[in-house]
Amino acid sequence: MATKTPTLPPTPPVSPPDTDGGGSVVLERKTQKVKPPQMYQVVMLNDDYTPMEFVVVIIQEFFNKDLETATQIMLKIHLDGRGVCGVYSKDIAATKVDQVLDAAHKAGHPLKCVSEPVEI
Ligand code: TYC
Repeated sequence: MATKTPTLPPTPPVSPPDTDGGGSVVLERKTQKVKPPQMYQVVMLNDDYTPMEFVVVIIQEFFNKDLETATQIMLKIHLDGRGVCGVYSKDIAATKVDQVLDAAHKAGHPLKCVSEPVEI
């Protein structure tokens, strides 16, 4: 009795992964869009009680400004109601706010400041 050796069905031609089967290389352009991180500004608010000198010292100490710049920022806050003391990454801005509020509280002043995303 003749036995038939089992054979596998023919396999379809397989293209290498980086070709379209026609011999040409297909290049897929994936534009990588990396956005810079959102930055946060620390905004100090005016009040009627915190001494001007204290605000100037705080701005010099926590925002690394010289006396003249700190005085200009303080006067802007006094006149406009608010002013930007510095721009930082989210975590650093939050730390600055905590430091300012802590120092103001310890000195018995109602000085307030907030951090907010910088608008583009
Ligand atoms: N307005 C305050 C005063 O006349 C001074 C002041 C300036 C207070 C800036 C807060 O963020 C401030 N003594």
